[in-house]
Amino acid sequence: MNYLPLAPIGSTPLRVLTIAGSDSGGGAGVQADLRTCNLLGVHALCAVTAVTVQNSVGVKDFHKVPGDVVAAQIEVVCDDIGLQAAKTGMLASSDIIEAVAQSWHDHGAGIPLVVDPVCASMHGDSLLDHAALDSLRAELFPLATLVTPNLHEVRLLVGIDVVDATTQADAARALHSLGPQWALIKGGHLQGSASSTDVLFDGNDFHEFETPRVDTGHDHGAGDTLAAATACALAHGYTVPDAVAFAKAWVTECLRAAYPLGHGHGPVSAMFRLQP
Ligand code: PXL
Repeated sequence: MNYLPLAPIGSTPLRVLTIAGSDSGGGAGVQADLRTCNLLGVHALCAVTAVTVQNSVGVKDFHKVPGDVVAAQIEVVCDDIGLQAAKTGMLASSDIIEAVAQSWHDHGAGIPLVVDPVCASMHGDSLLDHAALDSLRAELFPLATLVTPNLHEVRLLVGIDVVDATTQADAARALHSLGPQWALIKGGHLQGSASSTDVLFDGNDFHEFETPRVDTGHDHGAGDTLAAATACALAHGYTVPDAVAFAKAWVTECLRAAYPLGHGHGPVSAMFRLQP
């Protein structure tokens, strides 16, 4: 695959802001986003929304950061440093979603925003209050350049059970009608196929992205990595379809390089980029 252009040593790279939760196990969330940005040559800014108490087996607990503190983190980096794209991950509560939406109204005009609507961990532990689904749909989706749910999140957000290409397209239409410029329905959890197909829709045209399915039990952080890599490509001025194609190829390489960790699920990894 082709990687993103690198800034010359000593010059300021492009900046991507991640608005997401911390994973103490280092696999997903802010940690995955920072790694993705680093290995793609982009400087990561971060507004932490929650601190999870988590290892490879599951999320034991989490503590939310107050919405005004999340907003303050966004404001200070926008005012001083500036950014070319942003992504959201775990937002945990309506309070935080509303604060992020308000900050984005105040500081984000014209900047691409990727919303990964994280609802639960891969172990099924909830990472978002149920009442917050309404805030996501009403407050944040209309501000998003792109929303990137997996099939579990699609069911919660638009009430469609995706079982085949037809229902995947229906879900893309339903999600797009909630206001984002583009909707991406990730098909990675659709069983029974040797490939993984994501469907992207902008209200007019459908784009399909098909990659070989990588058989690994270690895919913690895959969704975060896809959204972060998409934001990095958007920061470079890629179109949304080109950014998604880039990110899908990147996450496929990261799945191939995933490794076991602890007693549960290991993370996807971009460390292949560090090999000589
Ligand atoms: O992969 C989704 C995700 C995002 N953010 C945090 C997480 C997880 C999954 O466990 O813990 C903090």
